[in-house]
Amino acid sequence: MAEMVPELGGLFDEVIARNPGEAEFHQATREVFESLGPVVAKHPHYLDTEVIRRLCEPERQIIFRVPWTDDRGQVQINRGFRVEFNSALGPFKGGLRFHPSVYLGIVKFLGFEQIFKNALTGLPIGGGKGGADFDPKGRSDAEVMRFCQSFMTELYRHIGEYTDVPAGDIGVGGREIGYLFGQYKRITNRYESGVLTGKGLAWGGSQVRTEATGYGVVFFVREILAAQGKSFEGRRAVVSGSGNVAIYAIEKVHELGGKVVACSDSSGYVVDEAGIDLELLKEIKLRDRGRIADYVAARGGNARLITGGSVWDVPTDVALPCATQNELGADAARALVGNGCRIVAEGANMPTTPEAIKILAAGGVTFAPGKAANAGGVATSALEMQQNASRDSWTFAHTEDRLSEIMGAIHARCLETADEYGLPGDYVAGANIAAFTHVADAMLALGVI
Ligand code: NDP
Ligand code: 2IT
Repeated sequence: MAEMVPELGGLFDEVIARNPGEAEFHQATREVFESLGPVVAKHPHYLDTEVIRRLCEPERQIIFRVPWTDDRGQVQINRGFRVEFNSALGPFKGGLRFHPSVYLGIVKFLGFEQIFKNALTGLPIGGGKGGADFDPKGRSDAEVMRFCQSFMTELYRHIGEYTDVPAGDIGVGGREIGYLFGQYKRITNRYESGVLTGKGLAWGGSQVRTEATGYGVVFFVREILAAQGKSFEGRRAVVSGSGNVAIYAIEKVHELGGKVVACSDSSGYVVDEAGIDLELLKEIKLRDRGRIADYVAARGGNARLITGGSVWDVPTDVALPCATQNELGADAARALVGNGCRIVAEGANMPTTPEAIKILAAGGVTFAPGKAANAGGVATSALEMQQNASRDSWTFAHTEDRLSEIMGAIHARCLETADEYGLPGDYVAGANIAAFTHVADAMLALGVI
Protein backbone atom coordinates (compact mmCIF):
# COMPACT_ATOMS: atom_id res chain seq x y z
CA MET A 1 0.00 0.00 0.00
CA ALA A 2 1.13 3.52 -0.77
CA GLU A 3 1.80 6.10 1.94
CA MET A 4 -0.70 8.93 2.29
CA VAL A 5 0.31 12.17 0.50
CA PRO A 6 0.49 15.30 2.74
CA GLU A 7 -2.49 17.03 1.05
CA LEU A 8 -4.68 14.14 2.18
CA GLY A 9 -2.98 13.71 5.59
CA GLY A 10 -4.67 16.87 6.88
CA LEU A 11 -8.06 15.64 5.72
CA PHE A 12 -7.46 12.28 7.34
CA ASP A 13 -6.52 13.92 10.67
CA GLU A 14 -9.82 15.76 10.46
CA VAL A 15 -11.72 12.47 9.91
CA ILE A 16 -10.12 11.08 13.09
CA ALA A 17 -10.88 14.22 15.10
CA ARG A 18 -14.51 14.37 13.94
CA ASN A 19 -15.16 10.66 14.54
CA PRO A 20 -13.38 9.81 17.79
CA GLY A 21 -13.17 6.19 18.91
CA GLU A 22 -14.31 4.71 15.59
CA ALA A 23 -11.21 2.63 14.83
CA GLU A 24 -12.71 0.57 11.99
CA PHE A 25 -14.02 3.70 10.25
CA HIS A 26 -10.55 5.28 10.51
CA GLN A 27 -9.01 2.10 9.06
CA ALA A 28 -11.39 2.02 6.09
CA THR A 29 -10.93 5.72 5.26
CA ARG A 30 -7.15 5.48 5.63
CA GLU A 31 -7.01 2.66 3.10
CA VAL A 32 -8.90 4.72 0.52
CA PHE A 33 -6.89 7.89 1.22
CA GLU A 34 -3.65 5.95 0.74
CA SER A 35 -4.75 5.11 -2.80
CA LEU A 36 -5.79 8.62 -3.79
CA GLY A 37 -2.34 10.31 -4.00
CA PRO A 38 -1.93 9.77 -7.76
CA VAL A 39 -5.56 10.82 -8.37
CA VAL A 40 -5.30 14.22 -6.67
CA ALA A 41 -1.88 14.80 -8.29
CA LYS A 42 -3.44 14.29 -11.73
CA HIS A 43 -6.83 15.90 -10.94
CA PRO A 44 -6.39 18.57 -8.23
CA HIS A 45 -10.03 19.64 -8.51
CA TYR A 46 -10.97 16.68 -6.29
CA LEU A 47 -9.16 18.55 -3.49
CA ASP A 48 -10.22 22.09 -4.45
CA THR A 49 -13.92 21.17 -4.52
CA GLU A 50 -13.80 19.47 -1.06
CA VAL A 51 -15.53 16.42 -2.55
CA ILE A 52 -13.32 14.09 -0.48
CA ARG A 53 -14.24 15.87 2.75
CA ARG A 54 -17.93 15.60 1.78
CA LEU A 55 -17.57 11.91 0.98
CA CYS A 56 -16.35 11.20 4.52
CA GLU A 57 -19.44 12.72 6.13
CA PRO A 58 -22.54 10.48 5.95
CA GLU A 59 -25.61 12.15 4.44
CA ARG A 60 -27.71 10.96 7.38
CA GLN A 61 -27.16 8.78 10.50
CA ILE A 62 -30.01 7.23 12.44
CA ILE A 63 -29.61 5.64 15.89
CA PHE A 64 -32.63 4.21 17.65
CA ARG A 65 -33.90 2.16 20.60
CA VAL A 66 -35.10 -1.36 19.86
CA PRO A 67 -37.21 -2.63 22.78
CA TRP A 68 -38.57 -6.19 22.68
CA THR A 69 -39.70 -8.93 25.04
CA ASP A 70 -37.85 -12.25 25.29
CA ASP A 71 -39.48 -15.67 25.77
CA ARG A 72 -39.31 -15.35 29.56
CA GLY A 73 -41.29 -12.11 29.44
CA GLN A 74 -38.20 -10.02 30.21
CA VAL A 75 -37.88 -6.66 28.42
CA GLN A 76 -34.68 -6.33 26.36
CA ILE A 77 -33.23 -3.14 24.88
CA ASN A 78 -30.89 -3.03 21.91
CA ARG A 79 -29.49 -0.20 19.83
CA GLY A 80 -30.32 0.02 16.12
CA PHE A 81 -28.40 1.93 13.44
CA ARG A 82 -28.77 2.99 9.83
CA VAL A 83 -26.05 5.11 8.27
CA GLU A 84 -27.18 6.54 4.93
CA PHE A 85 -23.75 7.38 3.63
CA ASN A 86 -23.95 8.45 0.01
CA SER A 87 -26.77 8.56 -2.54
CA ALA A 88 -25.03 10.16 -5.53
CA LEU A 89 -25.37 7.03 -7.67
CA GLY A 90 -28.73 5.72 -6.46
CA PRO A 91 -30.75 4.95 -3.33
CA PHE A 92 -28.68 4.07 -0.26
CA LYS A 93 -27.98 0.32 -0.45
CA GLY A 94 -26.30 -2.05 1.95
CA GLY A 95 -26.89 -4.73 4.52
CA LEU A 96 -27.99 -4.95 8.14
CA ARG A 97 -25.71 -6.65 10.66
CA PHE A 98 -27.00 -8.18 13.89
CA HIS A 99 -24.01 -8.97 16.11
CA PRO A 100 -23.09 -7.95 19.68
CA SER A 101 -19.99 -6.10 18.40
CA VAL A 102 -22.05 -3.61 16.34
CA TYR A 103 -21.56 0.07 17.23
CA LEU A 104 -21.47 3.25 15.19
CA GLY A 105 -17.82 2.81 14.11
CA ILE A 106 -18.53 -0.63 12.59
CA VAL A 107 -21.63 0.59 10.76
CA LYS A 108 -19.74 3.61 9.40
CA PHE A 109 -16.81 1.55 8.16
CA LEU A 110 -19.20 -0.83 6.44
CA GLY A 111 -21.24 2.05 4.97
CA PHE A 112 -18.11 3.80 3.71
CA GLU A 113 -16.83 0.60 2.04
CA GLN A 114 -20.27 0.07 0.56
CA ILE A 115 -20.16 3.39 -1.36
CA PHE A 116 -17.09 2.26 -3.29
CA LYS A 117 -18.16 -1.37 -3.69
CA ASN A 118 -21.53 -0.35 -5.08
CA ALA A 119 -19.88 2.11 -7.49
CA LEU A 120 -17.66 -0.70 -8.81
CA THR A 121 -20.70 -2.80 -9.73
CA GLY A 122 -21.62 -0.14 -12.32
CA LEU A 123 -25.23 -0.38 -11.13
CA PRO A 124 -27.31 2.57 -9.83
CA ILE A 125 -26.92 2.11 -6.06
CA GLY A 126 -25.60 4.44 -3.38
CA GLY A 127 -23.99 3.27 -0.12
CA GLY A 128 -25.43 2.64 3.34
CA LYS A 129 -25.32 0.14 6.17
CA GLY A 130 -27.17 -0.64 9.36
CA GLY A 131 -27.72 -3.14 12.09
CA ALA A 132 -27.99 -3.65 15.81
CA ASP A 133 -25.97 -4.93 18.77
CA PHE A 134 -28.46 -7.81 19.02
CA ASP A 135 -27.03 -11.32 19.36
CA PRO A 136 -29.26 -13.83 17.54
CA LYS A 137 -27.23 -16.81 18.87
CA GLY A 138 -29.34 -18.96 21.17
CA ARG A 139 -32.51 -16.93 20.52
CA SER A 140 -35.73 -18.68 19.49
CA ASP A 141 -37.45 -17.94 16.18
CA ALA A 142 -40.16 -16.10 18.10
CA GLU A 143 -37.58 -13.86 19.82
CA VAL A 144 -35.86 -13.10 16.51
CA MET A 145 -39.25 -12.25 15.00
CA ARG A 146 -40.17 -9.87 17.83
CA PHE A 147 -36.77 -8.22 17.60
CA CYS A 148 -37.07 -7.77 13.81
CA GLN A 149 -40.58 -6.35 14.15
CA SER A 150 -39.45 -3.82 16.75
CA PHE A 151 -36.39 -2.89 14.65
CA MET A 152 -38.57 -2.29 11.58
CA THR A 153 -41.18 -0.34 13.54
CA GLU A 154 -38.58 2.42 13.75
CA LEU A 155 -36.64 1.80 10.52
CA TYR A 156 -39.62 1.76 8.15
CA ARG A 157 -39.96 5.57 8.13
CA HIS A 158 -36.42 5.96 6.80
CA ILE A 159 -36.39 3.41 3.96
CA GLY A 160 -38.14 2.78 0.63
CA GLU A 161 -37.37 1.51 -2.84
CA TYR A 162 -36.32 5.01 -4.00
CA THR A 163 -34.70 6.02 -0.70
CA ASP A 164 -32.78 3.28 1.08
CA VAL A 165 -32.82 -0.48 0.47
CA PRO A 166 -31.39 -2.70 3.26
CA ALA A 167 -30.42 -6.40 2.90
CA GLY A 168 -28.58 -9.03 4.96
CA ASP A 169 -25.10 -9.20 6.48
CA ILE A 170 -23.72 -11.05 9.53
CA GLY A 171 -26.63 -12.45 11.55
CA VAL A 172 -29.24 -11.35 8.99
CA GLY A 173 -30.33 -13.95 6.42
CA GLY A 174 -33.55 -15.07 4.79
CA ARG A 175 -35.39 -15.61 8.08
CA GLU A 176 -34.69 -12.08 9.36
CA ILE A 177 -35.42 -10.43 5.98
CA GLY A 178 -38.78 -12.24 6.01
CA TYR A 179 -39.76 -10.86 9.42
CA LEU A 180 -38.49 -7.38 8.50
CA PHE A 181 -40.37 -7.35 5.18
CA GLY A 182 -43.55 -8.63 6.83
CA GLN A 183 -43.51 -5.82 9.38
CA TYR A 184 -42.74 -3.18 6.71
CA LYS A 185 -45.64 -4.45 4.61
CA ARG A 186 -47.98 -4.39 7.59
CA ILE A 187 -47.08 -0.89 8.79
CA THR A 188 -47.10 0.75 5.37
CA ASN A 189 -49.93 -1.27 3.82
CA ARG A 190 -47.80 -1.55 0.68
CA TYR A 191 -46.38 -4.62 -1.05
CA GLU A 192 -43.24 -2.68 -1.90
CA SER A 193 -40.91 -5.51 -2.89
CA GLY A 194 -38.02 -3.21 -3.77
CA VAL A 195 -37.62 -1.93 -0.19
CA LEU A 196 -35.45 -4.88 0.90
CA THR A 197 -33.32 -7.43 -0.94
CA GLY A 198 -32.44 -10.99 -0.04
CA LYS A 199 -36.13 -11.88 0.01
CA GLY A 200 -37.39 -15.46 -0.42
CA LEU A 201 -38.09 -16.68 -3.95
CA ALA A 202 -41.84 -16.94 -3.26
CA TRP A 203 -42.16 -13.30 -2.19
CA GLY A 204 -40.10 -11.15 -4.52
CA GLY A 205 -36.60 -12.53 -4.08
CA SER A 206 -34.09 -13.18 -6.84
CA GLN A 207 -32.50 -16.43 -7.90
CA VAL A 208 -28.78 -16.50 -6.98
CA ARG A 209 -28.97 -13.73 -4.33
CA THR A 210 -28.35 -16.28 -1.55
CA GLU A 211 -25.32 -17.68 -3.36
CA ALA A 212 -24.14 -14.41 -4.92
CA THR A 213 -21.45 -13.14 -2.55
CA GLY A 214 -19.67 -16.48 -2.24
CA TYR A 215 -20.01 -17.30 -5.93
CA GLY A 216 -18.90 -13.78 -6.83
CA VAL A 217 -15.66 -13.99 -4.80
CA VAL A 218 -14.80 -17.24 -6.55
CA PHE A 219 -15.62 -15.76 -9.97
CA PHE A 220 -13.26 -12.90 -9.11
CA VAL A 221 -10.49 -15.38 -8.21
CA ARG A 222 -11.19 -17.26 -11.45
CA GLU A 223 -10.48 -13.96 -13.29
CA ILE A 224 -7.23 -13.46 -11.35
CA LEU A 225 -6.14 -17.00 -12.15
CA ALA A 226 -7.11 -16.60 -15.82
CA ALA A 227 -5.09 -13.37 -16.04
CA GLN A 228 -2.12 -15.45 -14.81
CA GLY A 229 -2.85 -18.24 -17.31
CA LYS A 230 -4.14 -20.59 -14.56
CA SER A 231 -7.42 -22.16 -13.38
CA PHE A 232 -8.99 -23.56 -10.20
CA GLU A 233 -8.49 -27.16 -11.31
CA GLY A 234 -6.66 -29.10 -8.59
CA ARG A 235 -6.02 -26.04 -6.41
CA ARG A 236 -6.38 -26.03 -2.60
CA ALA A 237 -8.41 -23.35 -0.90
CA VAL A 238 -9.04 -22.36 2.72
CA VAL A 239 -12.15 -20.39 3.64
CA SER A 240 -12.77 -18.71 6.99
CA GLY A 241 -16.28 -18.57 8.43
CA SER A 242 -19.09 -21.00 7.67
CA GLY A 243 -21.96 -18.59 7.11
CA ASN A 244 -23.67 -17.38 3.97
CA VAL A 245 -20.59 -16.10 2.15
CA ALA A 246 -18.29 -18.98 3.17
CA ILE A 247 -20.73 -21.77 2.28
CA TYR A 248 -21.38 -20.58 -1.27
CA ALA A 249 -17.70 -19.76 -1.83
CA ILE A 250 -16.93 -23.39 -0.94
CA GLU A 251 -19.69 -24.58 -3.30
CA LYS A 252 -18.30 -22.65 -6.27
CA VAL A 253 -14.65 -23.62 -5.62
CA HIS A 254 -15.74 -27.25 -5.72
CA GLU A 255 -17.79 -26.70 -8.89
CA LEU A 256 -14.73 -25.19 -10.58
CA GLY A 257 -12.52 -28.17 -9.70
CA GLY A 258 -10.73 -26.85 -6.61
CA LYS A 259 -10.79 -28.33 -3.12
CA VAL A 260 -11.60 -26.47 0.11
CA VAL A 261 -9.73 -28.20 2.94
CA ALA A 262 -10.62 -25.96 5.90
CA CYS A 263 -13.28 -23.57 7.19
CA SER A 264 -14.19 -22.10 10.59
CA ASP A 265 -16.58 -20.35 12.91
CA SER A 266 -15.93 -18.23 15.98
CA SER A 267 -15.29 -21.34 18.11
CA GLY A 268 -12.55 -22.92 15.98
CA TYR A 269 -11.72 -24.42 12.60
CA VAL A 270 -11.99 -27.74 10.86
CA VAL A 271 -9.37 -29.34 8.62
CA ASP A 272 -10.80 -31.92 6.23
CA GLU A 273 -8.17 -33.05 3.72
CA ALA A 274 -10.77 -35.02 1.75
CA GLY A 275 -12.49 -31.69 1.02
CA ILE A 276 -15.28 -30.08 3.04
CA ASP A 277 -18.52 -32.10 2.72
CA LEU A 278 -20.76 -29.21 1.75
CA GLU A 279 -24.09 -30.98 2.08
CA LEU A 280 -23.22 -31.87 5.66
CA LEU A 281 -21.98 -28.35 6.40
CA LYS A 282 -25.22 -26.87 5.01
CA GLU A 283 -27.33 -29.20 7.17
CA ILE A 284 -25.42 -28.20 10.29
CA LYS A 285 -25.08 -24.49 9.62
CA LEU A 286 -28.17 -23.57 7.57
CA ARG A 287 -30.75 -26.09 8.79
CA ASP A 288 -29.71 -26.71 12.41
CA ARG A 289 -27.85 -23.41 13.12
CA GLY A 290 -25.16 -25.60 14.73
CA ARG A 291 -21.44 -25.21 15.44
CA ILE A 292 -18.40 -26.29 13.45
CA ALA A 293 -17.67 -28.95 16.12
CA ASP A 294 -20.94 -30.65 15.11
CA TYR A 295 -19.54 -31.00 11.57
CA VAL A 296 -16.46 -32.84 12.82
CA ALA A 297 -18.55 -35.13 15.05
CA ALA A 298 -20.89 -36.02 12.16
CA ARG A 299 -18.20 -36.28 9.49
CA GLY A 300 -15.83 -38.66 11.29
CA GLY A 301 -12.91 -39.91 9.16
CA ASN A 302 -9.89 -37.64 9.22
CA ALA A 303 -11.75 -34.37 9.78
CA ARG A 304 -10.15 -32.55 12.72
CA LEU A 305 -11.42 -29.75 14.95
CA ILE A 306 -8.83 -27.23 16.08
CA THR A 307 -9.84 -24.72 18.73
CA GLY A 308 -6.59 -22.79 19.23
CA GLY A 309 -4.54 -21.11 16.51
CA SER A 310 -5.78 -19.88 13.18
CA VAL A 311 -7.36 -21.35 10.06
CA TRP A 312 -4.64 -19.48 8.13
CA ASP A 313 -2.06 -21.95 9.45
CA VAL A 314 -3.48 -24.53 7.02
CA PRO A 315 -1.35 -24.63 3.82
CA THR A 316 -3.28 -23.41 0.77
CA ASP A 317 -2.93 -21.92 -2.72
CA VAL A 318 -5.95 -19.64 -2.32
CA ALA A 319 -7.20 -18.02 0.92
CA LEU A 320 -10.73 -16.63 1.13
CA PRO A 321 -11.43 -14.76 4.40
CA CYS A 322 -15.25 -14.84 4.65
CA ALA A 323 -15.98 -14.21 8.36
CA THR A 324 -15.41 -10.71 9.71
CA GLN A 325 -13.21 -7.60 9.87
CA ASN A 326 -9.56 -7.86 10.95
CA GLU A 327 -9.60 -11.66 11.17
CA LEU A 328 -6.40 -12.06 9.10
CA GLY A 329 -3.52 -10.30 10.85
CA ALA A 330 0.26 -10.14 10.48
CA ASP A 331 0.97 -13.63 11.90
CA ALA A 332 -1.64 -15.18 9.62
CA ALA A 333 -0.18 -13.34 6.62
CA ARG A 334 3.31 -14.61 7.45
CA ALA A 335 1.95 -18.18 7.77
CA LEU A 336 0.18 -17.92 4.41
CA VAL A 337 3.27 -16.55 2.66
CA GLY A 338 5.47 -19.19 4.33
CA ASN A 339 3.17 -21.98 3.15
CA GLY A 340 3.17 -20.80 -0.48
CA CYS A 341 -0.26 -19.16 -0.72
CA ARG A 342 -0.58 -17.24 -4.02
CA ILE A 343 -3.96 -15.45 -3.81
CA VAL A 344 -5.96 -13.85 -0.98
CA ALA A 345 -9.44 -12.59 -1.95
CA GLU A 346 -11.70 -10.97 0.64
CA GLY A 347 -15.23 -12.39 0.88
CA ALA A 348 -15.76 -10.52 4.14
CA ASN A 349 -15.53 -6.74 4.54
CA MET A 350 -12.01 -5.62 5.56
CA PRO A 351 -10.95 -9.02 7.01
CA THR A 352 -7.25 -8.34 6.33
CA THR A 353 -5.40 -5.88 8.57
CA PRO A 354 -3.26 -3.16 6.92
CA GLU A 355 -0.08 -4.80 8.26
CA ALA A 356 -1.14 -8.18 6.85
CA ILE A 357 -1.83 -6.62 3.42
CA LYS A 358 1.77 -5.27 3.38
CA ILE A 359 3.19 -8.66 4.34
CA LEU A 360 1.17 -10.40 1.60
CA ALA A 361 2.30 -7.86 -0.99
CA ALA A 362 5.96 -8.26 0.04
CA GLY A 363 5.51 -12.04 -0.19
CA GLY A 364 4.28 -11.79 -3.80
CA VAL A 365 0.70 -12.79 -2.97
CA THR A 366 -2.03 -11.35 -5.21
CA PHE A 367 -4.50 -9.53 -2.95
CA ALA A 368 -8.11 -8.75 -3.96
CA PRO A 369 -9.87 -6.28 -1.61
CA GLY A 370 -13.43 -6.93 -0.48
CA LYS A 371 -14.94 -3.90 -2.16
CA ALA A 372 -14.10 -5.55 -5.48
CA ALA A 373 -14.08 -9.27 -4.66
CA ASN A 374 -17.28 -9.45 -2.57
CA ALA A 375 -19.35 -7.03 -4.67
CA GLY A 376 -21.33 -9.91 -6.18
CA GLY A 377 -23.80 -9.94 -3.28
CA VAL A 378 -24.85 -6.33 -3.57
CA ALA A 379 -24.72 -6.50 -7.37
CA THR A 380 -27.25 -9.33 -7.29
CA SER A 381 -29.31 -7.27 -4.82
CA ALA A 382 -29.41 -4.60 -7.53
CA LEU A 383 -30.57 -7.29 -9.98
CA GLU A 384 -33.29 -8.19 -7.45
CA MET A 385 -34.35 -4.52 -7.42
CA GLN A 386 -34.47 -4.56 -11.25
CA GLN A 387 -36.71 -7.62 -11.22
CA ASN A 388 -38.96 -6.06 -8.55
CA ALA A 389 -39.26 -2.80 -10.51
CA SER A 390 -40.28 -4.66 -13.66
CA ARG A 391 -42.42 -7.22 -11.77
CA ASP A 392 -40.40 -9.95 -13.43
CA SER A 393 -38.29 -12.88 -12.27
CA TRP A 394 -35.34 -14.30 -14.09
CA THR A 395 -33.99 -17.86 -14.26
CA PHE A 396 -31.08 -19.07 -12.16
CA ALA A 397 -28.89 -19.48 -15.25
CA HIS A 398 -29.59 -15.98 -16.56
CA THR A 399 -29.00 -14.38 -13.17
CA GLU A 400 -25.78 -16.29 -12.60
CA ASP A 401 -24.56 -15.23 -16.06
CA ARG A 402 -25.21 -11.60 -15.13
CA LEU A 403 -23.30 -12.05 -11.86
CA SER A 404 -20.38 -13.66 -13.66
CA GLU A 405 -20.26 -10.82 -16.23
CA ILE A 406 -20.38 -8.18 -13.48
CA MET A 407 -17.49 -9.80 -11.57
CA GLY A 408 -15.50 -10.01 -14.82
CA ALA A 409 -16.16 -6.32 -15.49
CA ILE A 410 -15.10 -5.30 -11.96
CA HIS A 411 -11.91 -7.33 -12.30
CA ALA A 412 -11.11 -5.71 -15.65
CA ARG A 413 -11.87 -2.22 -14.33
CA CYS A 414 -9.53 -2.70 -11.34
CA LEU A 415 -6.66 -3.83 -13.57
CA GLU A 416 -7.24 -1.13 -16.23
CA THR A 417 -7.35 1.60 -13.60
CA ALA A 418 -4.24 0.29 -11.85
CA ASP A 419 -2.45 0.31 -15.24
CA GLU A 420 -3.66 3.82 -16.01
CA TYR A 421 -2.07 5.08 -12.79
CA GLY A 422 1.18 3.16 -13.30
CA LEU A 423 0.45 0.53 -10.63
CA PRO A 424 0.02 -2.71 -12.64
CA GLY A 425 -1.56 -5.61 -10.75
CA ASP A 426 -2.46 -3.44 -7.72
CA TYR A 427 -6.11 -4.40 -7.14
CA VAL A 428 -6.39 -2.18 -4.04
CA ALA A 429 -5.37 0.97 -5.91
CA GLY A 430 -7.41 -0.04 -8.97
CA ALA A 431 -10.58 -0.62 -6.94
CA ASN A 432 -10.24 2.50 -4.80
CA ILE A 433 -9.40 4.84 -7.68
CA ALA A 434 -12.03 3.51 -10.11
CA ALA A 435 -14.73 3.67 -7.45
CA PHE A 436 -13.70 7.06 -6.07
CA THR A 437 -13.64 8.84 -9.44
CA HIS A 438 -17.02 7.36 -10.36
CA VAL A 439 -18.71 8.55 -7.15
CA ALA A 440 -16.88 11.87 -6.92
CA ASP A 441 -17.75 12.81 -10.51
CA ALA A 442 -21.44 12.13 -9.81
CA MET A 443 -21.30 14.17 -6.59
CA LEU A 444 -19.71 17.11 -8.40
CA ALA A 445 -22.35 16.99 -11.14
CA LEU A 446 -25.13 17.15 -8.55
CA GLY A 447 -23.79 20.31 -6.92
CA VAL A 448 -23.08 21.10 -3.29
CA ILE A 449 -25.83 19.09 -1.56
P1 NDP B 1 -23.10 -14.98 8.46
O1 NDP B 1 -23.71 -14.45 9.70
O2 NDP B 1 -23.89 -15.85 7.55
O3 NDP B 1 -21.76 -15.78 8.80
C1 NDP B 1 -20.71 -15.18 9.49
C2 NDP B 1 -19.61 -16.21 9.72
O4 NDP B 1 -18.46 -15.53 10.22
C3 NDP B 1 -19.99 -17.24 10.76
O5 NDP B 1 -19.34 -18.45 10.48
C4 NDP B 1 -19.45 -16.61 12.05
O6 NDP B 1 -19.16 -17.55 13.07
C5 NDP B 1 -18.18 -15.96 11.56
N1 NDP B 1 -17.92 -14.77 12.39
C6 NDP B 1 -18.68 -13.66 12.51
N2 NDP B 1 -18.16 -12.80 13.39
C7 NDP B 1 -17.06 -13.39 13.85
C8 NDP B 1 -16.09 -13.02 14.80
N3 NDP B 1 -16.15 -11.82 15.45
N4 NDP B 1 -15.06 -13.87 15.01
C9 NDP B 1 -14.98 -15.07 14.36
N5 NDP B 1 -15.89 -15.48 13.45
C10 NDP B 1 -16.90 -14.66 13.21
O7 NDP B 1 -22.57 -13.68 7.69
P2 NDP B 1 -22.17 -13.54 6.15
O8 NDP B 1 -21.58 -14.80 5.63
O9 NDP B 1 -23.30 -12.90 5.45
O10 NDP B 1 -21.02 -12.42 6.25
C11 NDP B 1 -19.64 -12.74 6.38
C12 NDP B 1 -18.81 -11.56 5.95
O11 NDP B 1 -19.08 -11.26 4.57
C13 NDP B 1 -19.05 -10.25 6.70
O12 NDP B 1 -17.83 -9.54 6.78
C14 NDP B 1 -20.01 -9.51 5.80
O13 NDP B 1 -19.94 -8.12 6.01
C15 NDP B 1 -19.45 -9.89 4.44
N6 NDP B 1 -20.34 -9.75 3.30
C16 NDP B 1 -21.56 -10.34 3.30
C17 NDP B 1 -22.38 -10.22 2.18
C18 NDP B 1 -23.68 -10.91 2.08
O14 NDP B 1 -24.30 -10.85 1.01
N7 NDP B 1 -24.15 -11.62 3.11
C19 NDP B 1 -21.97 -9.41 1.03
C20 NDP B 1 -20.63 -8.91 1.10
C21 NDP B 1 -19.87 -9.07 2.21
P3 NDP B 1 -20.15 -17.67 14.33
O15 NDP B 1 -21.41 -18.27 13.79
O16 NDP B 1 -19.43 -18.55 15.29
O17 NDP B 1 -20.34 -16.27 14.84
O1 2IT C 1 -21.51 -6.08 2.49
C1 2IT C 1 -22.37 -6.23 1.59
O2 2IT C 1 -22.14 -5.90 0.43
C2 2IT C 1 -23.64 -6.86 1.95
N1 2IT C 1 -23.81 -7.25 3.10
C3 2IT C 1 -24.73 -6.99 0.93
C4 2IT C 1 -25.49 -5.69 0.78
C5 2IT C 1 -26.72 -5.76 -0.11
O3 2IT C 1 -27.41 -4.73 -0.12
O4 2IT C 1 -26.99 -6.77 -0.74
